[in-house]
Amino acid sequence: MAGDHKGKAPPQQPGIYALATPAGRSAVAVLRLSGLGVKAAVEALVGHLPAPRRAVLADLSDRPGDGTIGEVVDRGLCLWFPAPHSYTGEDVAEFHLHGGRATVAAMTEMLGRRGLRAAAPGEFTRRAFHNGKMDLTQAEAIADLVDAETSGQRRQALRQMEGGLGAQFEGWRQRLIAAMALTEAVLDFADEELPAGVEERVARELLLLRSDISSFLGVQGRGERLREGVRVAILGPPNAGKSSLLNVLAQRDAAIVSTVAGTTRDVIEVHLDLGGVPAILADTAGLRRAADALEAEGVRRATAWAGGADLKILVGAVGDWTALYTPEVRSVVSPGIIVVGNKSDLGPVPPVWDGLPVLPVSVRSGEGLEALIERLTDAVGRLAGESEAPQLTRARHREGLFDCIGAIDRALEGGEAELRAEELRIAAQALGRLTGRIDVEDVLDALFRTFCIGK
Ligand SMILES: Nc1nc2c(ncn2[C@@H]2O[C@H](COP(=O)(O)OP(=O)(O)O)[C@@H](O)[C@H]2O)c(=O)[nH]1
Ligand SMILES: [Mg+2]
Repeated sequence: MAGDHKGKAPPQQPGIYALATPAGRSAVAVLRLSGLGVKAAVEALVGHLPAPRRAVLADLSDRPGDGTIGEVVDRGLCLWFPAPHSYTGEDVAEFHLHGGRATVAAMTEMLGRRGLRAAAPGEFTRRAFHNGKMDLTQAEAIADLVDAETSGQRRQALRQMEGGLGAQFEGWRQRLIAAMALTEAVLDFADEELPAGVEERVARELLLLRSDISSFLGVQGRGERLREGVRVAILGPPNAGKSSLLNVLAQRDAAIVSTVAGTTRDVIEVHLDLGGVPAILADTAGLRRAADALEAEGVRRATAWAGGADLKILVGAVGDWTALYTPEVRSVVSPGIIVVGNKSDLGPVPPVWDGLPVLPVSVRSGEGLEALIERLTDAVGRLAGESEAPQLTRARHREGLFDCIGAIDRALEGGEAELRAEELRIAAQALGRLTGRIDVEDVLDALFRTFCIGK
């Protein structure tokens, strides 16, 4: 359990090693070691134990302990991080080798002979978590940082790694535990004189806590969108230029463009970086009354994707403006939709459609594209913009908070003090699972499986 060993050196687990750099040929390969046998391996390979946290350059060769010295495998750097002042909290060492396959293979073979084994994905971070080096939200942030593709994602992961989100959850949990203690006091001292108004005080505090958590949930969704990407649907009648628009925005030919109406059947997704925010842009089948079953399926998929989208772009085209006035098109319109009048090279674009301003664009000439990208970046930023305050970044966090609120509500409904105390315990557990303070093995398995080996 996290935090069990804070202060004293934790017992070390069997030694593991892994490349911290990608496998294959490279200038430098970093081999990371943790756990039992690491100290002996460093002494054997370097010839002595280096000063902690200082890089030493050494001829690396095995010294089996019988006085002999094996062949030099590489001349590389070694860093020694004795427990508990290391990433995992165990004895850790790093070898910076020349990044050849044979070099790395010779090193790992030597380590294998010394009883170390290859690490499983996320095993280093898992040990760090178990040794109280970080809470679960911070471990999640490390996974997110490794996966971050845009600047916004990177900064959000970095902030979460600093522990703000975990501290927020833990603060609420402490308040719940205090309320639980008071409720239990009512139980224990039922026959005696209790200070007046204890139950009222607990109820007041619970209402306050409930409103803090729900207002936190209310402004959320942004952090998750920033982590996972804002979903943007390109919608409109056939032949309006939806696929062409996706292609220019993606700067590649992801979707087939054709004068034949109904060419796009499946939803095609491309990933974009809009001002640091990741966006998943989807091209969809043209919305009209379908001519056949295949097209009908395309329209169904388009409408379904639109239903789950965070943002919609409706594309109409000069010369075929009436195609926008169909029940199929109207059914996908919702507040915040961006209306684009494409093919402005062919003629004037109507300034409004259904009371909404129309952005004139020509995918062919490039007119209006910059303004559209600006509009999109702005809208996406409002949906998933960064914030200095801690943010929920995973569905797991949101679900945990809902569980917590549900239990608080049940406690507030009144009834036996015993039952109320039990609900508060459930509420506190829901928060404890978020930071990893209690039984989280299943959460751990799911999280660390997504790590790369060597992290
Ligand atoms: N004149 C003109 N033609 C365009 C423009 N954008 C797309 N097209 C053409 O319109 C046709 C339909 O385009 P496509 O992207 O397949 O439309 P979709 O059915 O909405 O996906 C193709 O022949 C495109 O070359 C534009 O801005 N101006
Ligand atoms: Mg198309």
